[in-house]
Amino acid sequence: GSQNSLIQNEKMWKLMQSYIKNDKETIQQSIVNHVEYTLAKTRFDFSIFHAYQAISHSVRDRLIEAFNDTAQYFTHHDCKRVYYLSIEFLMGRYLQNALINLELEDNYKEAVLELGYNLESVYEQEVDPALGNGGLGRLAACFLDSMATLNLPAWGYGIRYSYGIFRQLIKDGYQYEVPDYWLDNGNPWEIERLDVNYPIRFYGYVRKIHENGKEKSIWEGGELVLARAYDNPIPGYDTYNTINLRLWRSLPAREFDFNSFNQGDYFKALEEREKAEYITSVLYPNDSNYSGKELRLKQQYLLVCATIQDVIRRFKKKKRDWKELPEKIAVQLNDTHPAMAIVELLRVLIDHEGIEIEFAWELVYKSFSYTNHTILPEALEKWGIDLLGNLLPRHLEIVYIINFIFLEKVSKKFPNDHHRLSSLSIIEESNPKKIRMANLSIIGSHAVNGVAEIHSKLLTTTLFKDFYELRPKKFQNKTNGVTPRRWIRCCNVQLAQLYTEQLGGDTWVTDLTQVRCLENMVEDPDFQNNWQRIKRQNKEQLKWWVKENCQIDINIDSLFDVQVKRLHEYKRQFMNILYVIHRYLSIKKTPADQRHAKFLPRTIMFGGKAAPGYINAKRIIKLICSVADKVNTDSEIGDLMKIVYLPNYNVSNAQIIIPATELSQHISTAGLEASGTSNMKFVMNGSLIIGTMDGANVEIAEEVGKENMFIFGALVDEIEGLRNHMRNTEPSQYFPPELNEVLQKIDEGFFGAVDELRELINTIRNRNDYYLLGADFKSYLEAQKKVDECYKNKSLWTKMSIRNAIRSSKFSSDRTIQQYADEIWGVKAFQIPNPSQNAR
Ligand code: GPW
Repeated sequence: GSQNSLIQNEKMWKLMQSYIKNDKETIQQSIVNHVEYTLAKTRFDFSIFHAYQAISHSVRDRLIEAFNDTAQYFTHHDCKRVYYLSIEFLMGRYLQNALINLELEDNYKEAVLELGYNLESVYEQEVDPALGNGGLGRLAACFLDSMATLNLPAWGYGIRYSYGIFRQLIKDGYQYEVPDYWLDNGNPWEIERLDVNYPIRFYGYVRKIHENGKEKSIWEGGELVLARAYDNPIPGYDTYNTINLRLWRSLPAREFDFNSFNQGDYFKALEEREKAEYITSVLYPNDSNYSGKELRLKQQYLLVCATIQDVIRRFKKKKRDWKELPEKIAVQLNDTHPAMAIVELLRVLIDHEGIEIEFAWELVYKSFSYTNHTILPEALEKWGIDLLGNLLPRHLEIVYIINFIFLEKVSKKFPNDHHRLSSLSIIEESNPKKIRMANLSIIGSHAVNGVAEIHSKLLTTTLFKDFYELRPKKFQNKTNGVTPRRWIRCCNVQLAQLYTEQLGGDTWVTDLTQVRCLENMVEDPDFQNNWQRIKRQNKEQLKWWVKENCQIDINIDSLFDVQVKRLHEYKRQFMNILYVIHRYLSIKKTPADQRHAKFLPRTIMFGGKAAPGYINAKRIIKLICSVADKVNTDSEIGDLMKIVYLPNYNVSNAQIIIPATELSQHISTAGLEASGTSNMKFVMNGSLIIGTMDGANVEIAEEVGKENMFIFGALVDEIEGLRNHMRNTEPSQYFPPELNEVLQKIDEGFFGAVDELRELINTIRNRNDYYLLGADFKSYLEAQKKVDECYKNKSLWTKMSIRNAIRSSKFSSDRTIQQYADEIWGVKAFQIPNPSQNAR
């Protein structure tokens, strides 16, 4: 359907004019064609997996039409573009989302059924592309969906890892990591661009030459590899716009070194070339943790270097002045991982385009903006100057130049303020010296944002205080959001149906504020019944998933209590399981005939991956599983309590887990969870939250009302004082007796694995309780008591659940992205007319 002006040939032009139709017969024909011509299968030799592949290719054809038209439309209108750079995109499965966004799910359901397949089972065939760790990567995926839906001229740029986040197996209570080679069966959702390849240089040296009295720098030598583009179409909802996620893959450079091949060792020379492919082969599995590996820096630079070449090529397609650059591009850095893009763009402008540094710098910082996602010190990237200078020698020089110019200006404003200068400097004067990527990102951007109000506030008062005093207007907040397409419409089809019926249409999917109108239904008994019925059906589905994956029977009438997120000490899964032990011991102490009167049945579910090298996180998994073993096999407990470790938590499991949850736990130490985004998904799906006043919980409380949540724990302003108190107090005095009792049980070996579990409890015992489990335990117990009281009153719980969901509209990523577009990027929507709605 593309009307490419390059097509001179009249015949070709005419043929490409027509679009594929979406009636049942045409869809079936296209599926069958793909079975025969794409897969080269016959009707006698064709499984449900082949059905998935053929259906995907047929959907892909439709995506590509819209994709090409959209790209051409943006070019034609010469729009200002947004480039969203991220080292991770945690996309989840494509098929259902694509069909829903294209509004073709019903057509395909019918078409596929007649061919002998159930579309829901076909969905299950797809691998879950998991090119991300957790919240940061999933946020990038939600943002793409919203950018497409809001018709923004935006593209995502990332890396096409061959191995995504590892698959987690739980055996005997331990995590095992299995490599996730997700491309085994090809990937119908990508378009390999054989003709889009950019050279990327590593190492080498900088040679200085003099031309017309000016010094010029030439970076040469070292290694060359190629970055090849793989395009992933992203359809918007209720719009024909389809944008692009362009992922780079590394390949050996084409030109070969004639010498090394002739030096005799043919195989050695080939081996060298093979190494190029290794660069984009695996996603680093650390979440919120900087590891400082050279290969990781290579990945970052490959992303940045290829992207900047692509962006500049597009800018230059039209003849124009360089001063227009910031009017034509907005580059958003998803954390500091792609921050070298700042230096790379400056390098290209001064070294290749011959632009004066002062002017080039202005173009750069006006084009860039930076999102910070954490204040945890262990997550802040600081590259040693030796490593960086060796891999990217010219970039290190340019960093020094940027820093020099910047500090000059600072010292004029604050003369002799050495303390301030050293905190603002890009260089950390440690031994060895380090490049602070956050400082580089702030200095090289015109806007810096945190991801929730409390987090953005902390940035300006603590981590980036000195930068804030220098340029207060640079600092903004953009509270995160999640896409209602995947996180309501796809994962909770029944809830979506209820909304559509009640609101008389489905425009709420792109305007979530509409569900607020259901406030008057909260007291309606029919509505409440529907609400409960939907939750129960979702619980039923999870029950089967647990049976299948964990071989545990859970009680459908029990309270489904869930904590799913990456394993991290600051997220305090440890505190959750310590409470669970306390609850277990309390049940055991109660005479058997009183237990059912005193305790409500609960199913406590945990899920999440631990970084392979994070020992304490792995010990927490072991503790959870050991307690689960003990409790689940204790005949005195029966179905009063079950504990489940949900293996391999990922996007597709989340789509089953979240809609089935009644209580979700977001219990980080105040100040440490920048935002959290699963809290938003849970609330949208009618789960209640037990949580601390941290991250976006604070704003969720504002929206849904504190009385509809179970808030507990120290406030962010109290943390420092509590930490001092903790360090100066004997642990047994500082811990409440309930906690001491639990710790003692573990210490006695009641749950087995004494040695490693002792190591774990010692991390909080020796005046070392950094995350303040001891300080918050008591109020956590009280909040849990309230949960039980509330759950006893089914109608009260239901009303709270409804209120949570219908007051959650602020947390749509559409709202977030609109704010980025208006307040940071300065871009507007360009909606392409839908060709099927025109006479053609
Ligand atoms: F450390 N986040 C994440 F800030 O998932 F880079 N991975 C990361 O490596 C980092 C942050 C980083 C998360 C935050 O922990 C979470 O609070 C936030 O909701 C999410 O990013 C999206 O902003």
